[in-house]
Amino acid sequence: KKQKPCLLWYTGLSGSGKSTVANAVDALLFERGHHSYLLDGDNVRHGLNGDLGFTDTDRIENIRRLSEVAKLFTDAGLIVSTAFISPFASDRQQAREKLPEGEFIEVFIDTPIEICEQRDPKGLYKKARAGEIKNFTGIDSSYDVPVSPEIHVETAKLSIEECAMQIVSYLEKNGFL
Ligand code: GGZ
Repeated sequence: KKQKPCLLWYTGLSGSGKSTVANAVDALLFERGHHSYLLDGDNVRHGLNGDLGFTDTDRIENIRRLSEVAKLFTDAGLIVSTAFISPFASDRQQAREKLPEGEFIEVFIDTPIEICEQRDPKGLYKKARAGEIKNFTGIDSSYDVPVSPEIHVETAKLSIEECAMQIVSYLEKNGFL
């Protein structure tokens, strides 16, 4: 099926819904016969980046490596998604500059921290508040809010399906699908 490769760069807090929305988008792409690949903590942080933790230096290296891998996959013709917090604007900018103009699509999964903390699917916010986890994004490690993301998704206002459709519609409108 005809497609133009691109990189959907999801960014947002822990518990914001990055992986959930990215998986829903990938499912829609698959249904439509497209070839896509999703990089996330599950397949990158245990393997390729298994040596990295959550200090600023390690996060920067995490993002650097996975942006190189994502670029290789777009070179192979795939619609690639990365679902990492990627808290620092400078790292997201560097990833953007690795790709041809227009192919890097920043998707801001904008979920208020209060809601992420209510969801707390892995109990990590609770641990961070208790001081059991250090350098936790939004608590004692910073998150640079994207200034002009290509796509702005508000998971607190829309269903997962609506969020996913918002992204697929962007891809259609911009000639990637
Ligand atoms: C933030 C942490 C931390 C700290 C473990 N800070 O909700 P999750 O569990 O599944 O997503 C979070 C994930 C963040 O990894 P990333 O590779 O996306 O981060 S970054 O882009 O900043 O490199 C969370 C878990 O790992 N986690 N410790 N201290 N999130």
